[in-house]
Amino acid sequence: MYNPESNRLLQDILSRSGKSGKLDEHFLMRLSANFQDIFNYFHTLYPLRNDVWDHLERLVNVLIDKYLERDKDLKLVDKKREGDPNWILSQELVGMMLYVDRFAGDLKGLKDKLGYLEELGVNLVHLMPILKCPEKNNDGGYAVSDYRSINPAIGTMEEVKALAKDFKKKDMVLMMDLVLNHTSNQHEWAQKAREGDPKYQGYYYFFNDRTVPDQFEQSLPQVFPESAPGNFTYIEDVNKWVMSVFHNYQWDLNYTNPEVFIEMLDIILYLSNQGIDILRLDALAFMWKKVGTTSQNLWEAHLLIKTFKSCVRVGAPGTLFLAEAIVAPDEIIKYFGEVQTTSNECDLAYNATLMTLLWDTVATKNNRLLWSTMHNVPHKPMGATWLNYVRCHDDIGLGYEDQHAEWAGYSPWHHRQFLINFMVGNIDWSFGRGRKFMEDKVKGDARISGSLASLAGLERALVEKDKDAEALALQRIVMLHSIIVSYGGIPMLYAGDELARINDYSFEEDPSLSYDNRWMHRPKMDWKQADLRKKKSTVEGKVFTELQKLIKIRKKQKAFADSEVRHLVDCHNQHLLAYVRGEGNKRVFVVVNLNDHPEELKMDMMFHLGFDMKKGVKDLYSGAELDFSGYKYTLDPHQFIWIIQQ
Ligand code: OTU
Repeated sequence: MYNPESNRLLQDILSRSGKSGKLDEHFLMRLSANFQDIFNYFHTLYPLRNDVWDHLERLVNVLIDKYLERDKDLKLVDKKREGDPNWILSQELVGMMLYVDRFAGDLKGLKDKLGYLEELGVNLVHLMPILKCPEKNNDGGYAVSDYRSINPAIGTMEEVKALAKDFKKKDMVLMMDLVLNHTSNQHEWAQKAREGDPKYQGYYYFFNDRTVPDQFEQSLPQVFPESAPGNFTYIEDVNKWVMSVFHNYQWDLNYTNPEVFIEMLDIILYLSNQGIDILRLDALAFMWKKVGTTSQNLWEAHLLIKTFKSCVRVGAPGTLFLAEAIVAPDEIIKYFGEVQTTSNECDLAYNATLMTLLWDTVATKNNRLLWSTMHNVPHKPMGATWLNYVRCHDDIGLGYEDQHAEWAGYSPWHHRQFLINFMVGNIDWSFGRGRKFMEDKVKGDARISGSLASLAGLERALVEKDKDAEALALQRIVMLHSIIVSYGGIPMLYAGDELARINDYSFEEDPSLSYDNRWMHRPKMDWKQADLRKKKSTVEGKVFTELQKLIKIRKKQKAFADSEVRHLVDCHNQHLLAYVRGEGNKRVFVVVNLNDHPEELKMDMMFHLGFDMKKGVKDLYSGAELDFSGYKYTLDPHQFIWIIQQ
């Protein structure tokens, strides 16, 4: 809606900037289209500040300056993506997340290894934190000390820029992290705050004594209660307390200060100007704090993201946001924003719900919790998409809703206990070889660390030299990937999983890592081991080849695009997970046997879905015609079929 007040302000700001002559019509149109939202959001976020208009003026000037610095080529990408906003829903996208140093040594090394990613079919790469951070105490790079430099051990910003250009030529998508909730205590702002500069103390949450921190602690949960208890750190130099929700060396930025917002906006646009396609917004649920709340998922945090999004739509519309909100299913969805046609917060979000439920199916071999949850989480807006994953660099939190567990017929607390014990191998028949992460002994709660292959039973099978268990574990690993490839959304593989890497316990020997067992599932790439992928008889060869095949088929199958519908199907067998993707005779009926025993799919189901059984049906994955002659089809343990009409 047209608002004369914001319009007049924008005109004044533009004329004072003296730069409107240099700006093209695309930018000016986007600015005027988005300015009213920015104006409203800003006013709502900072209602009590009488300098709010000065800050808004600075914000517009940042948009202008950063746009003038933006390369021509990137402006063309912006235009292309504006014309095809659903490009992100394509089935042709397949991602992998990796640590540059652990995967390839450095950025130069990574360039040489792009062929490996292409061989697998990966065309979207998430570079795990690459910005400058202290050598130690960096939380795997999630404690940034300079947002405009690359960690020198990995390379330079010029190299990132060149890499982004190479990616564009190859039609590949580049993603990197943006840690907006906190900085390292070694960041220049933190250093100045520590020296007593009030301006920079105002960039963080500094307190003179424990009064407010104690109030916060009443309701603030702890993220790392074992290795970083408490949410505040005492800073001796200034005799003050600073908020540090994650580790004590990660200081929370204070977004109630509009200067912090503008600094971060400048950084976002700077990084986007290097050619980064997707920014992964780390821990964004934590960005606004309020006494008396958990300080997670607050509406102000959503408003901050909406403001960033509107600004990026003006200055770098081709750049997308990925929400890293590993929160309750009903909360995750809100990070897409509320708009039905296009998202007005993040374009992508981690499907943490599906990830957790996949591990539930591994432990229970049934679909009950997945079914009761997936039927009750709201739909995402059109135009937004999920990032589907089985494992990542973090722990697994059992973040499903208690109510959904009850509907699935479980006692929520006992079921969580079962899952934890199953995944860490505390039950004698369990094949999981994870470890508890951040155990809360009082509540009996824990998150889980461990690599995909170890959690899926490969480690135990290899140690016990049990060939049958090994074959089953490999089939389970492929089955889990088959789901993220076909479910709808972008599958995001975790580097090492394509070779079925088991846990790496070497972190225990390194005192700078040993306090954090997430390092057990962050192995260094072993390129000799990777060579084994060429031998079909090896563990590596089997998994790599199957994943390669899954990816190849996905890319050709329009029904797997996230623009296509998905219906979960009840096959009257709790061991089968089934869904239809797409419509009409182009659709694919996916059936997954979650059990380690054979399971039957009844032919009735096929009639029910309208398949013409006289013409016959085929499994897109194996290429075989499916034999329903006994009025049923029997799936092998952990077999999955992608059924299409002949
Ligand atoms: C993220 O994760 C990163 O993925 C972690 O690697 C970082 O340590 C952390 O932020 C701090 O930067 O606590 O255990 O509920 O789970 O944002 C992982 C959300 C984390 C949090 C998530 C966070």
